[in-house]
Amino acid sequence: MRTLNLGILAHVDAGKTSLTERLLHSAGVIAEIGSVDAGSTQTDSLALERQRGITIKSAVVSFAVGDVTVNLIDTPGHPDFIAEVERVLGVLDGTVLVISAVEGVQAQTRVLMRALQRLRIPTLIFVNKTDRAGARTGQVLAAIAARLTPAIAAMGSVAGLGTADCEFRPYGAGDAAFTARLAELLAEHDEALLADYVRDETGLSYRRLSRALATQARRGLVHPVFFGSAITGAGVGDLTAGLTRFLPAARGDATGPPSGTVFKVERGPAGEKIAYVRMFSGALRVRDRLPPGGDRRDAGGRLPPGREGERKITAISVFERGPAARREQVRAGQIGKLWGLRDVQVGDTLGVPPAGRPRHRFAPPTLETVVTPRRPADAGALHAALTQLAEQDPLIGLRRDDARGELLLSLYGEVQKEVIQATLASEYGCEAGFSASTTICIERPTGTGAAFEIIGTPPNPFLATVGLRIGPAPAGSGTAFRLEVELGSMPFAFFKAVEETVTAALRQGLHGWQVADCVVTMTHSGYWPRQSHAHAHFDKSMSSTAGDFRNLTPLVLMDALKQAGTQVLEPVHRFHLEIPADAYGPVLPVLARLRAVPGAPVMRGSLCLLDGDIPAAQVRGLEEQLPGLTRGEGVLEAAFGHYRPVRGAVPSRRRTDHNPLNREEYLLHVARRVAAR
Ligand SMILES: Nc1nc2c(ncn2[C@@H]2O[C@H](COP(=O)(O)OP(=O)(O)OP(=O)(O)O)[C@@H](O)[C@H]2O)c(=O)[nH]1
Ligand SMILES: [Mg+2]
Repeated sequence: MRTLNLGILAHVDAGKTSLTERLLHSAGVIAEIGSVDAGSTQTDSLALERQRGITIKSAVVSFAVGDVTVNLIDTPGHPDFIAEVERVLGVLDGTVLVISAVEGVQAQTRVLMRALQRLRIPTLIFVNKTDRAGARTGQVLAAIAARLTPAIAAMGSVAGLGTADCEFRPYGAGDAAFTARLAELLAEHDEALLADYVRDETGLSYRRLSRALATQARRGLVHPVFFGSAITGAGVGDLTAGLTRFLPAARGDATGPPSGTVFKVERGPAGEKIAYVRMFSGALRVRDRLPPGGDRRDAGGRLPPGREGERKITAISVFERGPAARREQVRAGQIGKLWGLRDVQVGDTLGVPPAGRPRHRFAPPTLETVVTPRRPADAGALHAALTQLAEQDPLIGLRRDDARGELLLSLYGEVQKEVIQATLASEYGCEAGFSASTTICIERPTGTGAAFEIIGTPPNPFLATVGLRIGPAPAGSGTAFRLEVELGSMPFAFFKAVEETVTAALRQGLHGWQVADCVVTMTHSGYWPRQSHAHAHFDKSMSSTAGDFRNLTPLVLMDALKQAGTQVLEPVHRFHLEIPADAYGPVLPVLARLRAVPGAPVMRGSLCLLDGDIPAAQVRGLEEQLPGLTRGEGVLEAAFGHYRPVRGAVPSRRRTDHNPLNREEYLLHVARRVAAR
């Protein structure tokens, strides 16, 4: 029995959930087709999803195609929930990218396709909604080729386009234009085929082309395109057959060491944690104890006190043709739900890390809001609730301003904000107010800076030697920590303490923003060993501890960063506008006021198309003004593009820690913390 872990990805409202429902029905898993609009689908099962008619969380369902178990993961299409998609990408064998035949390729479709291509995930394209008035196939195909990838092959045509009677008509051996297209496309990645094609353009057999298409599609080199309708069912049979023909089944050695990735965490009816794991090799069984989660070990490799026993699997259910069923084990290739792992988090590796699976990261959230409880007495409950939500969603970045007793939450957008607010109220009984969202900038070092403090040498009050150098790295590369000192020169726990503290301290640079795209190098290290003289007791005043390294590192790092200097950058979205041609005049000054930089307009009949950049902070302003400027006809797509230096006054972000940029204040805080113990 083979398994295919299949993602359904698309822009919002393209019809992913409706298609999922249709696939389940045609596979015989459900007797009646649910509807998104009636709130009765299998995968939009959360109350909020049913009310709003949008998908918020990814959901797994399973069905069989021949001897293949397809585990389908329905994902949200709204850009505010891109974090859900990010996690799912790491566990897929293949995807169906859905595009609406009416709305066509959207900014979000491009964001998704870029990620799929980077990760080389084999992808079929399904052009949905061919039953709707305004559906276009030729134009959508041209847009796919121009904006997503030229490596596509339309697998058929549509009869009755734009009507409820539309039908998908697959091409076959007799369609000369189809076979010519296949030959041309497939020859690009197949030398033998190319040689035969050059020798005789029409001489390649259909069987050979068909086989080459399957091989190349399974390797993610070409993308078969199907057409149809999730509502009428047109084309869904051909798509289903295409899943097993053009996408590769899961590979993985069931006898190897256990290796799996947790891509979703939810809470059961009794509040218990349920982890969704995709296994890459080996198997996990009920009563297995997992080694501690690496990322939550302290510098000495220990789990926080009292949590050591929390990683025993108490129950497993596995997706196999329908809902997950109780099993004794989950094996390589399968997706299972695990109970009992109380400290598990999304993104955790269970067992050994899966080999050769690169990660894709979408742009981080660019908005931030202050959350305050409506009733001051709820402050503790609010913090606990948001912490729990953040566990299920690592991209809910939660910061706590101890001085003001406020919580700051990073966000992708306003819809996500509304969803979090509604979830807090309905699931946690916690009414909270959210401030207007502000933009999250980043800081990049502009030069190189270095600093060190030597043990036993004033003004260093800590029993540790730490030297750090910080310098810029290419845009988008994140932060890296390197050693220029011998690893054997100190206990490993001390290095780990420095590295962890550097990562934490970089969250707030000179202006309070995350420091990005930099390399931090440890240039000096030193410690005083534990007292070992005869009769001498362990003397904290003479022996270094990891705490000394944790306390000293922020001071040294900020000294180095001050020397390096930083530049503040703001997030900028790439936008695509379609407006009536006569609205171009009125729209242009509004764009200028919003600090947008449009490119040259392209006139297409009565339409004007404009591409350009706009600061993330202004996207909402443009969304609000567009209907008034375009008689409600303007269409705006925007997605994160890049960061650019802030012009004019540099914005500072409120710090949530005790500021290591101010040595006196910081040392006072450390002293108070030590005294409080
Ligand atoms: N006419 C027509 N309507 C469709 C089709 N597929 C989906 N819809 C409608 O389009 C809307 C969105 O469908 P969904 O299935 O929720 O789309 P989705 O891609 O799952 O949306 P998100 O998960 O929120 O991104 C609903 O009103 C559906 O009834 C189709 O093939 N034809
Ligand atoms: Mg959906």
